[in-house]
Amino acid sequence: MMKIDVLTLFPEMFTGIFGSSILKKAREQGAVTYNIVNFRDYAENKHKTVDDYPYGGGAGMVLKPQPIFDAVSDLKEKAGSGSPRVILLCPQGKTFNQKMAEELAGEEHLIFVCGHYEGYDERIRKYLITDEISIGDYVLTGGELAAMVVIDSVVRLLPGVLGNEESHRKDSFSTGLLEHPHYTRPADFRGMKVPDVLLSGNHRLIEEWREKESIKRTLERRPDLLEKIELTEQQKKWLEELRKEKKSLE
Ligand code: 4GN
Repeated sequence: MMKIDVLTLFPEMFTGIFGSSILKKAREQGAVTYNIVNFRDYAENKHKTVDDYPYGGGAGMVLKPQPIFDAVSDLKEKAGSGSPRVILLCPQGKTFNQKMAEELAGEEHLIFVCGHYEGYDERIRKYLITDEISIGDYVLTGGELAAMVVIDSVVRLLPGVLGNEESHRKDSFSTGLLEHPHYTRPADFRGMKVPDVLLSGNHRLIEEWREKESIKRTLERRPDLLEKIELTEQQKKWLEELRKEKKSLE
């Protein structure tokens, strides 16, 4: 069972997401435990302060090392012998992707550190954190939303959580291609029709259509992804056809 600890000054931000949907089911199934810790509880001074003015001056506040070091120590002690990944969410981190989610899904114990204010004391990064992760090139008011994104993407990969193991093998970013279009009933919704091939019952043709649509969509929207993956000979042929079609329309 994976253990997830989250250090935050705003624990209530996590109650909704850990209490809903797949993340809740994952816990009920015994695939994961969530432990939300307010690191203000570890502040030693009587005003329970977790931040302070920056050395050298300047605007904003900096998160002090002591409460975060002590909270992480405590969580490591409670967990016993293992060596958890201690993850800091920050814009300077490595940009998160599906491969990193898969790698984290193989760990026993993850500790997420979510900061607010202007920054973290550098000694937190240097001596406590094992991984700095960014969910993209934008700034948030705190690390909490970024931690939720990472946790969601990791937990859904844990064995048994999605139920349908096939659904993540076929995910975009696992195949390296974007997903094909999906349709459900009715076959004709106010004149907008489902492609005939999907109603044909011919599974070979349907698979072929889906694979072509994946390639088409990836070529249109994320051509960069096509550079990164190994295509089958058949896929290369389709890609050539699609590129020619595209050219002839220009
Ligand atoms: C993470 C944290 C963006 C990300 C954050 C991100 C909070 N913003 N792109 N903001 O993953 C300095 C100290 C900014 C807290 C941190």
